[in-house]
Amino acid sequence: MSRILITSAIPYINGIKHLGNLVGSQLPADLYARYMRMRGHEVMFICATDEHGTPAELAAAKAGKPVAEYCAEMWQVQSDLAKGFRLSFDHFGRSSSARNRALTQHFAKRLAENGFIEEVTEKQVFSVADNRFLPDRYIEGTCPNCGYDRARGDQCENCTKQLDPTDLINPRSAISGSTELEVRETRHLYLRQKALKGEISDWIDSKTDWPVLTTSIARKWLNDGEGLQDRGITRDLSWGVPVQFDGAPWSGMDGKVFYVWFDAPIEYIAATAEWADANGLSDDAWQRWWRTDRGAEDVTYVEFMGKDNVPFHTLSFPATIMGSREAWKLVDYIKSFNYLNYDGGQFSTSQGRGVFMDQALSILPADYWRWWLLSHAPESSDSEFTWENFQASVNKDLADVLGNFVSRITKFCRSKYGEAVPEGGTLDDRALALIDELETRTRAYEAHMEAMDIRKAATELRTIWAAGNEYLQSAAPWTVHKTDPEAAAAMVRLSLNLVRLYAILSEPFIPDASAKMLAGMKTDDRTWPGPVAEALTVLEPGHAFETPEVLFAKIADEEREDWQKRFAGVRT
Ligand code: B3M
Ligand code: ZN
Repeated sequence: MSRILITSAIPYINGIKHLGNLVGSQLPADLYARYMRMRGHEVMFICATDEHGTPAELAAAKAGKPVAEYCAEMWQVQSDLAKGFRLSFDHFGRSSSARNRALTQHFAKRLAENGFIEEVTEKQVFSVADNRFLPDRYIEGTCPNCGYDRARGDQCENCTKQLDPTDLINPRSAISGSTELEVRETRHLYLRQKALKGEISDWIDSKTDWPVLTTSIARKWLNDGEGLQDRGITRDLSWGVPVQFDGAPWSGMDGKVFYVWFDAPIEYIAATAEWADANGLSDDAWQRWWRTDRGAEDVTYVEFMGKDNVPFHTLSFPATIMGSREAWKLVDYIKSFNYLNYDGGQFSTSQGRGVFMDQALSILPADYWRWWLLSHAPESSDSEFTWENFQASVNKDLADVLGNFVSRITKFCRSKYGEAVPEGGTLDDRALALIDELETRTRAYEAHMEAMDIRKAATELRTIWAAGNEYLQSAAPWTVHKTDPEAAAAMVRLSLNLVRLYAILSEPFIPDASAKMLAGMKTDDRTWPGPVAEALTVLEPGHAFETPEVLFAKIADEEREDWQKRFAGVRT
């Protein structure tokens, strides 16, 4: 048994996530966590909300609420949706927690003591009316290149030209619209990443088993152009972790907070401490996951995230950890994802395009979405959600193959032998061949799950379901029963045991259906299968069961068309 620490990128607080966000980190992380738990490992699965930064402040202002209140409410909304999708976090924390505040300040202090923090004076745009410095993207004006009148200070959306706020003609605050802008000097703390470049580079080089998507992004930022840059880790905002040193203001940093990307990854650690607090445990309980001098040296730490988050996790967060010169656990493996597109375009939170987590659960239960999303995870390239494909996958894989198998065998048994596993007969050659095939496929499935090859794992699982269906079809116990009820009984017994095996193997993908199947088989023996031949004898002759209700309903064409229309436009 090993100990596995799993984190999912922590979703921003400002709004409900869409299915593209979900499949890019939380859902695959959950799949892996569930699988590892099923295999008997000790798992710590952590997620949280990412609550700081300007977007959180602005979303709160838009909602007309104090930012702390807005965050508390949105945390509850996201937490409920996570439960709805059966995301099995050990803890769903908040980056605004006292734990994260203390840890973030602690890391900054250690970095400063070790010479990795530098103070830099910068010029920045200040909005007098808003009484605040404006980040580049909150300054709007006319593009000097194309004349578009709503260009942002970092880039023109219309002609894509990269801009500096000072390039804009008639600049104004995107928050208030005020044109009373001044360029003022302000001081910031910089993390001297360049000084850690050699260490980070050697560390990345040692990760020969990482996915190419992860290492290629890391190497690009390490070596392209000017290479790894020092990075400002403070901001002139009021909402965030205050820049303080041992509880006292950091000289010259009054009223400033840490940059959201500095404190967000530290929340992985803080959320584990929040977990300990919530469960009345001591610091040892979380430190044994994170401190290699307190027991974490035998922990395997795996992170899940979308590709846009890779630079922060391969370079910046490791720089924070390494520069602390303390015994914190570094990530062992990073599984990153491409993007999921939506029906010929992109999912977009700002434009409300696509299906969002709350909407998805309002039309179908979690398992339908989990299966489609995971079996189409954007691993080696971007992938696309279409309603046709979703309907076809659900109807075929879940309803026709798995659901049909379960319903057919339980109903047949009930009608001919009653609701108990029948006795008599022996396995024929066809059954033995099936067992052989399932033995090979189960071991292949395990290998794909260990390797986090999610699509390959889904394909193997689907084939495992189909093999049972094909067996039942060709064995045809309903025909055999007429002349040889004993031989048919052996087929039925094997098939009922298959229902249990399927429930166990499928649990990480479709936990609700899995629970229904086990409840139907009236067993809570969820032991992961050793030799398949043995696993298929667990339900013994005489073991009572209950024919389960329909596992998966098919999606009708009219429903699909209706949803297609409903989600074609923009969310209001
Ligand atoms: N909140 C971005 C995102 O949700 C950011 C991830 C932080 S991970 C420490 O994609
Ligand atoms: Zn332009």
